[in-house]
Amino acid sequence: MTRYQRISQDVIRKADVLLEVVDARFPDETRNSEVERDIARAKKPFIIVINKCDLVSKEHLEKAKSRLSKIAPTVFVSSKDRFGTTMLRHKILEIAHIKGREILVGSLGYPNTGKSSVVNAVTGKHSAGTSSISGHTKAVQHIKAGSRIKFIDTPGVIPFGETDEYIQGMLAVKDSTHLQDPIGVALKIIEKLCNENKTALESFYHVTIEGENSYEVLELIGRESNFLKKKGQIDENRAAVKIINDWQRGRFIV
Ligand SMILES: Nc1nc2c(ncn2[C@@H]2O[C@H](COP(=O)(O)OP(=O)(O)OP(=O)(O)O)[C@@H](O)[C@H]2O)c(=O)[nH]1
Ligand SMILES: [Mg+2]
Repeated sequence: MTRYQRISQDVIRKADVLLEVVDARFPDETRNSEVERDIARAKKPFIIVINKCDLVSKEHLEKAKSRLSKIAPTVFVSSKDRFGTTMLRHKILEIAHIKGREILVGSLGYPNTGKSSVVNAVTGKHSAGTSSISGHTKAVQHIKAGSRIKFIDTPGVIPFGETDEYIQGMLAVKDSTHLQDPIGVALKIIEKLCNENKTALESFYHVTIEGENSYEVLELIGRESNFLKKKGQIDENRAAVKIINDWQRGRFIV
């Protein structure tokens, strides 16, 4: 068991309510089946928080909600815009069934989904440190949110054996400087955006995509960004790193 998994199990044991924070851009991929299994075993109430909902369209959100609400109560949140925080607070009070004492709420999930940001958005303070680089929260931190709720912010947990670098890059578990194959990761991001919101990609990079494959799109973006090597060839690596950074920093709506 890794240190993070131990921390997560400990939080599940202590908390009255658990939040599983997922990234609205890929709610299914950022669900953690191990964490959900541990929560179910402990018979604790839990809420799926679909965070970063400012980065996805309404249709995308509604589809995610109809799938995920079969598993647990689901709340949309944009920590950035402080949207959905009152709803989340109500939901916590409603499912906790605890009167007369403080409710302990554990915030769990993949690295970089916004666990700390959700806690800050609900409390209205910047008590929990946040960063676009994943792995920012290193240890458990208790944060009071009014007289009834206390949050436990945790470091991100990824399932044991989750080694696919493409997933790690897409989910911002690893930033561009730690990826062995940034071009491969950028191609996956391009593929996802071409399928889900090609216009966002086109307008952000000022390119027109008409049936090109992902590699050709990467080249188009490299050329348009003027990322050229000595002999005028396109510097695909530089283009890939830019795309990964833009994606991880939430510059596209999907
Ligand atoms: N656009 C957008 N960005 C968000 C939102 N919530 C968090 N972020 C950004 O996502 C990044 C990660 O946020 P954190 O709150 O540090 O995420 P975390 O899950 O606590 O990350 P670790 O502690 O590293 O596991 C930061 O750059 C945040 O600004 C949101 O609702 N919308
Ligand atoms: Mg954090």
